[in-house]
Formats: sequence, C-alpha cells, structure tokens
Amino acid sequence: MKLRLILGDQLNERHPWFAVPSDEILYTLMEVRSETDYVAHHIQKVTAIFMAMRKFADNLAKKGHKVQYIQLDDPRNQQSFIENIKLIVQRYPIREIEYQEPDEYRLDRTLAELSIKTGLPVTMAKSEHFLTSRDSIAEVFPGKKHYLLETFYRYYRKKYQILILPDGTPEGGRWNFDAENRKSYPKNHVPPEPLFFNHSADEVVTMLSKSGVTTIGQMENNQLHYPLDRAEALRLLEHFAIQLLPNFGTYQDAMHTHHAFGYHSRLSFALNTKMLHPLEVIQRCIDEWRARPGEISLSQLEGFVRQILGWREYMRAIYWAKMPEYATLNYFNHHNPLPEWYWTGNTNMNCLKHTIRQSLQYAYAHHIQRLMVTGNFALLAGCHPNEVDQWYLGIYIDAFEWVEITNTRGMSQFADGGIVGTKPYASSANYINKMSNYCKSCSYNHKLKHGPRACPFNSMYWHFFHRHRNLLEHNPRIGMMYRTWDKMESDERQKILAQAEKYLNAINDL
Ligand code: FAD
Ligand code: DLZ
Ligand code: SF4
Repeated sequence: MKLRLILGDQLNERHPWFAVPSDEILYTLMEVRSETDYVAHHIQKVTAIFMAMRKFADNLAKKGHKVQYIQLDDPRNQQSFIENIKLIVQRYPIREIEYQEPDEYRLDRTLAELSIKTGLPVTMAKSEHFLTSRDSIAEVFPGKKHYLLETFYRYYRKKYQILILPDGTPEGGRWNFDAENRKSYPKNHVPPEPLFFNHSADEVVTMLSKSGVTTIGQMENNQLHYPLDRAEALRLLEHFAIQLLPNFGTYQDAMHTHHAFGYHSRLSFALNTKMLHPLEVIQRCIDEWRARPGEISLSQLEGFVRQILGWREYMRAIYWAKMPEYATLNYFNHHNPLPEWYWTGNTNMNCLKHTIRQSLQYAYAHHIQRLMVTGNFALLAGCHPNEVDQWYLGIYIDAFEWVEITNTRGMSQFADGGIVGTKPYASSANYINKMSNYCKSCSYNHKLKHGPRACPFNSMYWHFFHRHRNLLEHNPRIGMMYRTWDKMESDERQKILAQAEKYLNAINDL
C-alpha cells in the first residue's frame, strides 16, 4: 500500500493523484502542532486551513478514496508530520510514501528526511500548481545577477501566450498599463459589497482553545468568511470577474477607512491553498474582458494578470533561488522591535490604526496597506526584518513563507539589498494622503514635518534616508532625494531629525 501525504496548503482536487480511487493508496492529512506553532497565526487562518482540510478529506472519501485524517486533538496525534507518518506506517501495510513538493523551504527539508526516518522508498511528486518551476530564475535569467520582474513577467506572458497577438506583441500594444491605474476613490464612491461565506467555526475554535494553541486576531461570532472548498472558491472568482474586475486596476492602490476590500479579489487564500489554479483565474478574467468590450478596459485586466502571472510567480521564484540565506538578510542592520500597537491597532496614527485593526478583524489587508502603511512604517522605524516577517506570516489569511518572506523582507523592508526591488518602498505622508482618506480624520497633520502634531511618517522618512546615506546615496533611483535634503536649511534638517528621534524614542506612544 502507498501512503500519500497532503499538506494543508495542497488542497487541489484536480491533481492527477486523485484521478482514479484505489484501495492501494492511503491519503493522509494531519493537523499538527509543528504547523500551528511555528508562528502565532491569526485565528481565522488556522481555522480556515483546518476546516478546508477537513472538507477536502471528506470530499476525497466521498469519491471513493481511502483517507486517514488526524485531528489536532486526536490522542494518537504525535503533532509532527514525520512522527505521525511513522505511526501510520506501523499500523498499515505501507510499502512506499509519496508527497507533493512542498512550497516552504522548512518543510522541504523536513520531508526530505522521510525515507531515512521511515526506512521506506519516498517520492516527491510535482504539485502542478504553479505556472513556473522552482528554478525559474535560472531559466529566465541564466548567468545574470539582477532579476527584473518586468523581464520575468514578459517571458511567461509569451510562454503561456497570455494576451499575446499572433505577431508576438502584447495585446493593446503595451506590456504595462500602470499609468492608467492606481487612482484614489472619488468622493462618495462605494465599491461593491464583498462576497462573504458564512461558515460557523465553533467546533474548530473550541478545539484550538482546548488544545492551548496561541492565535492572534479575532473572528466575529466565530463566522468564517473565506471560501473553504473549490466550489466556493469558484464562486468568489465569478464575483471578482463580474463585479470587481471592471475597476480592479483603477482602484488597486486606493485605501479608505470604510472600504477594507475595495475591488480586490480576496482570492489569495483559495490560490495559496491550491483550490484554484492561477491559469484558470487568469483565463476566467480574460474571458470576462473579451465578453464585455467597452466595459472592461485592458488596463484592469493587465493589472490583474501582472499580479498573478508576474508578482506571485516571481516571488516564489526568488524564494527558491535564494533560500535559506534570504531569511537572514538584514541590509540596513535594523534591530528595533515592532511597536506594541501592531498587535492591537491602538495608535493615534489613523492609517496604521485602520490597517492593523482591519488585519486583526479580517486577517486581510490589501497590497498597498501592507506595503505602504504597515511595511513602510516598520522600515522607517528600523524594525528587525525577523520581527516584521513574523508579524506578516502570522496575521494574514494568505501568509505562507514562500510568498510572505519575499514580499516582506524583500519588497517592503529592502532587507535583501535590492534583489526583489530596485529601491526601498519608503514614503512620507504625502503618498498615504494621496491614495486614501486616512489623513483627513487623523490626529496628526500630514503636511507637517516637525512640531507637536507633525505626522511621524514625514520626519522618520528623512531620518531613514539620513541614517542610511552610505547605503542609498549612489542608488540612481534615490540620488535626487539626497539633493533635496541637502538643499534644505540646516536648521530645518536639524528640526526634522530631532522630531524623528523623539518619535523613535516613544514609538509605543504614537
Ligand atoms: P488582489 O489584489 O486581488 O490580487 C490578486 C492576486 O494576485 C492575489 O490573490 C495574489 O495571489 C496575487 N498577488 C498580488 N500581489 C502579489 C504579490 N506582491 N506577491 C504575490 N502575489 C501577489 N500575498 C500572499 O499571498 N501571501 C502573503 O503572505 C503576502 N504577504 C505580503 C506581505 C507584504 C509586506 C506585502 C507588501 C504583500 C504581501 N502579499 C502576500 C501580496 C499581496 O498583498 C496579497 O497577495 C494580496 O493583498 C492578497 O489579496 P487579494 O487576493 O485581494 O489580492
Ligand atoms: C499553516 C498551516 C497550519 C496552521 N496548520 C497546518 C496543519 O496542521 N497541517 C498541515 O498539513 N498544514 C498546516 N498548515 C499549512 C502548512 O504550514 C503548509 O503546508 C506549509 O507552510 C507549506 O507551505
Ligand atoms: Fe497616517 Fe500621517 Fe496621514 Fe495620520 S497624517 S493618517 S499618521 S500618514
């Protein structure tokens, strides 16, 4: 008999593994403390993963597959993949083990030891989920030291013939429509209501609490809103294609106190747990765009395709090219702890208050909130990338290390010194004010650099560039900034630096 291990983020019912049921194959899923405890996860994240795993196991069993499901509170549970497998191997006539390539380095290493630990032949199967392979950086950039997202994206647009005309040029004559996108919401604009699924999570929540699993965040009335199986994930995709895609690109970067989700798809959980394949998501959106000419512009569609075929696959490619060293990079040698209010949202800074509270409430914030509010602030505040990683890895419903660390440590903290991005995403209040309504009701003044009500982003922004001058001055995309700084009156510069020091020294009180 063959044992096939399915991890909690491998819920792809269309994998070739499941084509034909066989009594000779035992599928195994397990809820284990080694996974619930490697970081403090959001309660909704652990709950969603467990409930989705349970549904997946039930569906397999209904289709005639043999399934062994180990719950977290099962007295026989050894709380680790290897120890549980060793136990199953003793109880069943298992002759061989298979698993799908895990997406996380840590588990890749752990499962590589399965054969030694069990004494059985072990095979790693392709997960068939991504559009690129683990070594796609070597494929796209042979012998190169720099890996531009744009080059990667165009390579795979061509390879998969996505929005490519017969003569090989991109549909619409351009690869990038960013110039048309990224507007803030006009006054009184209200995006469509998000599609929520109302799953009662009482049973799993009680089990987690009885088992003493530490979680963060809330779940109102134990109602879980995320899709838990493929049918629901497909409904969410339909909702996105029909209701949200028409304005996705335009408002991709907009932030608002009343609209947590805007035109974002909320598909990341379904994608990262493999309920949906990235190509079917892209194809569904292309079909909708073709069916509604004049109503959905190419800029909306291209902006979305770029996220999935570009950023998502690119982040994974960098992860596998650079791990495990990547997890140790700290270009700026930042060592401060994260402010305490990252776990409560109790700060007077309105942008951070809203972004953090929303993250605790929904296990969700959209890209610009993650990058330009919480990420930007942690960078300016000199927080240790390990702390920042732990926070992001725990709090978001879609957080798995292969995509979290490259976004956090790379894109948002520039701790990789420029592998993912060409310059740090540091900004003053100006950007947040332009893209949101946060500043309008904030106790700080977004226009002031110093003085009692000055927005902390402004002075901390200059403090960041000032303290890292030797690392950043020669970056061609930043040089201009130092010329602006140098042109300021010396008295003004001193006031700004003193204001930043004051804020940095009282970071928990902001
Ligand atoms: P949409 O805005 O609707 O975008 C559609 C899809 O594109 C997403 O579902 C996602 O699969 C993909 N996508 C978009 N941007 C990115 C990106 N930069 N990297 C990878 N995929 C992308 N995404 C995760 O899936 N897991 C993470 O742990 C994660 N951590 C992040 C940490 C930081 C600091 C930042 C700046 C971004 C992070 N992202 C992460 C990327 C992005 O913010 C989320 O994918 C997105 O907000 C999920 O919401 P959505 O499904 O509504 O996305
Ligand atoms: C995130 C997570 C959690 C919290 N719990 C489990 C679990 O108990 N069992 C499991 O198989 N997977 C879990 N996961 C998802 C894994 O951590 C995920 O498979 C790895 O991060 C690899 O990407
Ligand atoms: Fe955020 Fe500053 Fe605007 Fe307040 S004024 S919302 S702290 S950017």
